[in-house]
Amino acid sequence: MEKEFKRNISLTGDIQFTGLRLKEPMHTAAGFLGVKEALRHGFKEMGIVRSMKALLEMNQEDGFRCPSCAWPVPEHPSKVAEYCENGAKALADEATHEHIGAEFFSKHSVEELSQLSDYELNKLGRIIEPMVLKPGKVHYEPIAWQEAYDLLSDELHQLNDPNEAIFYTSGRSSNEAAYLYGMFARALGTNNMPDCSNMCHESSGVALSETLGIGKGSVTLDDLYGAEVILVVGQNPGTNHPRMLSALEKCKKNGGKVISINPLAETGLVNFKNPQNVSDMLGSGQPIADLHLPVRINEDIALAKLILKKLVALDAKNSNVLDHEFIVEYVDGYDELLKDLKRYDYETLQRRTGVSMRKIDKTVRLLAENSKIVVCWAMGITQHKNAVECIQEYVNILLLKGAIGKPFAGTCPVRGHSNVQGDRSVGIHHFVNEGLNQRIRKHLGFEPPAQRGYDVVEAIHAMHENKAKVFVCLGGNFAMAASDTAYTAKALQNCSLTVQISTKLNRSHLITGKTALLLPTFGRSEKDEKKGSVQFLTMESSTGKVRQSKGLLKPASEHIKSEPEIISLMANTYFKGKHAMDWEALGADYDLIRSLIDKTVKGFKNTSEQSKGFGYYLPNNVRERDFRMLPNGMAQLTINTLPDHGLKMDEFLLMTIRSHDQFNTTIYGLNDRYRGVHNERRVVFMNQDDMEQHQLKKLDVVNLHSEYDGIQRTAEQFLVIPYEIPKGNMAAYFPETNLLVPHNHFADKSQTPISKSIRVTVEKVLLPT
Ligand SMILES: Nc1nc2c(c(=O)[nH]1)N[C@H]1C(S)=C(S)[C@@H](COP(=O)(O)OP(=O)(O)OC[C@H]3O[C@@H](n4cnc5c(=O)[nH]c(N)nc54)[C@H](O)[C@@H]3O)O[C@H]1N2
Ligand SMILES: Nc1nc2c(c(=O)[nH]1)N[C@H]1C(S)=C(S)[C@@H](COP(=O)(O)OP(=O)(O)OC[C@H]3O[C@@H](n4cnc5c(=O)[nH]c(N)nc54)[C@H](O)[C@@H]3O)O[C@H]1N2
Ligand SMILES: [Mo]
Repeated sequence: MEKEFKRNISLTGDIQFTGLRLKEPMHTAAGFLGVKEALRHGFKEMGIVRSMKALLEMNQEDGFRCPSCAWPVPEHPSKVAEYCENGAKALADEATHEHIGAEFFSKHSVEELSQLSDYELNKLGRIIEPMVLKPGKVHYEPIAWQEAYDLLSDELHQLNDPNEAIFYTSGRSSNEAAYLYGMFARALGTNNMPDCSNMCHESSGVALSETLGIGKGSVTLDDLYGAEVILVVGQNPGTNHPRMLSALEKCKKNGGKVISINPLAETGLVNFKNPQNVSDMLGSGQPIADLHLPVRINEDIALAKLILKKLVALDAKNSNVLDHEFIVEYVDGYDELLKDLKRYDYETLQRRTGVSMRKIDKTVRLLAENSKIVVCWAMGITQHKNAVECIQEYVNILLLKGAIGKPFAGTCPVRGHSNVQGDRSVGIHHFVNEGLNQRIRKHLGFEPPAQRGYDVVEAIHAMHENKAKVFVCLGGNFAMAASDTAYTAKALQNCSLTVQISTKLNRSHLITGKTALLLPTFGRSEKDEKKGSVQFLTMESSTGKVRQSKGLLKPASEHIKSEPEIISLMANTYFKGKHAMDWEALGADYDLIRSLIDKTVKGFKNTSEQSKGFGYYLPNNVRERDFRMLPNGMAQLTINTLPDHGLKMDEFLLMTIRSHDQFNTTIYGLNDRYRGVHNERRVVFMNQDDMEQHQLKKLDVVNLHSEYDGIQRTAEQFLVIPYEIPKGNMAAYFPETNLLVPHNHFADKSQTPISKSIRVTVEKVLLPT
């Protein structure tokens, strides 16, 4: 029998150090340096004229939405710079002059390319024509678009069951593309729609749906401006949502206080120079956080419980601390919560948090004296085994304070990808929404599947067990973003076909099924012209506002296509032009897609018109204090328990975080300027005492091991950096550390991998000199 051909693909690229230079961590974010950095990236990658033209249109009324994070754009955007350093980097990265096509792939095999680091792969540039990697081959070859659609269609027709196909979505696509994609999967007969949310804010969606009846946040930008207290929990806005700092600054100018809850004192929160404000730029900047609580990793429940206990005790003395009117009218579970809080004592809770009682008391005082409170959060609390509970414990604080459904108060899960929230709204989800299904039957004329589909964790499992054979990705870098790199890679390699609709090369194009398709698409900044008319797309921000986005740059190549067009032609080919939906027409005129979205997705209305200008807010029951969809028609307080990681003597909790020079798995550069790390990513941040205890010195080389269920996983070669981080905690960058995250350990209820609390040990290694 013929031996099965296996490509020899490296999962990490060559592991080598790139020449670390350490400086002091920075105290001030953005300012001149931020703008200078932004422009430097833009000019180098895209050329001066193209950079300026594009930057001036980014986030403006008739321009395109920034392809970086999902932070909302103010109603009256600054003409100077309604973008941030990292938005400009994202744009430069997308609009780069570097291109790769048939000639490049004929020279470089996938095996050879896999030796490059993720940083080097991204630097290669935009993919400019469709390519195929045939069974047994190690070189991608060009393929005509129609042939590519035929190949996918044939594979899909050969499946025994539509549930053997999986459709992954990363959050950078548009509402229009995501809608068509989701409907194609359903028309085919599957709800297998894992998406990047599963690794990101799924825990927020679950936590908020259970307690408040909607899986999204409730605040608008104006609410942040007028809040009295904002808690920023488990989030690094200086790097990941820099424009949020302008909103926090505005809140402070209006007299509000900002409290950061984070194991690290992240730079933007300490001090911020607003690049849109000249006096700010010349001065020393604004301190943003009034208080920083350096909570130990995954001890947020202990901290929030302590705060709750203290608020309840103060209220017993002086009954206007909690909002009793609100609680009586809208909230379920008050007596049970109070009873449960009695089980805990102050000292045990405080010891677990690692935060001083003095700081906790200051926080409690601010929360007691004010009622316009907003809690913002991101990955620091969504990626733990008890993530849903962590979020719900903070919701408990808001509910007791009546800080829900009124101006200047509420929930603010700060979304990651620029349209991850919109993708979800328009139907990218693995669960069944009966309301949506009914409207699909009525308006689209086909029967959607009634069976729940796979999320990310389940999709990997299914591929691993050969239960799924065709894996299609609308953007993203599944192989590197998902946990347990080796396990995920094996899952992908089991597929008969993997399809990537992408802008730039990444490792998911190299770790493939037996056959692989690489379908290059437009970036957000590129002009999408169909039959002489310029098309626009729509996106939903973190605060639930839908706005237009219209690209203006010349596309990277005439051989690439827009996402809606690619998806519509995939579907049209599969259905051979015979389906209740006119796929071809939809891909050619996005107004038609929007009118279907309006008909079938709750809350969307006259989107082609309403999304113009400053856009429109989708309805939000929490803003109306409408909790009819919840048990007893009330918002729900929850009883949450303290986690037990069962750490052995020599084990640490590791959080895998982002550097300042990356967007998820896309590595723009090797610096993490704010944390003082230059020209190196293979570093691990450790507490000085822990280092001494483990006989480790600065810049020692260590391997990191994690052990779960008797299986040891290893990420090799990291340089130890002493850092202000709580004892017993460590931090290192993702995706390099995804090798350590076990595929079968994830958050209860949301199944989000435990990327922020991995049990690890360190092993010192002596490299041959
Ligand atoms: N420039 C840039 N922008 C981005 C991204 C990017 O990679 N680069 N990614 C986008 C995406 S998809 C997302 S989801 C967001 C991510 O935005 P963030 O959530 O800010 O990203 P992380 O780097 O994962 O940072 C997590 C933060 O949580 C803290 N933390 C970790 N564990 C705990 C804990 O147990 N408790 C508390 N209280 N804090 C903890 C860490 O110290 C860190 O500051 O950013 C989006 N924006
Ligand atoms: N250990 C660890 N793992 C994590 C996380 C963590 O904090 N720690 N964070 C998780 C989170 S929050 C997220 S959101 C996921 C991210 O998971 P993904 O969304 O899958 O990953 P990205 O790195 O954002 O995807 C980048 C790729 O998207 C493609 N791309 C860029 N722009 C476009 C576009 O406009 N259209 C199309 N079609 N393709 C485009 C490019 O080819 C690029 O290489 O990772 C998760 N993984
Ligand atoms: Mo994310």
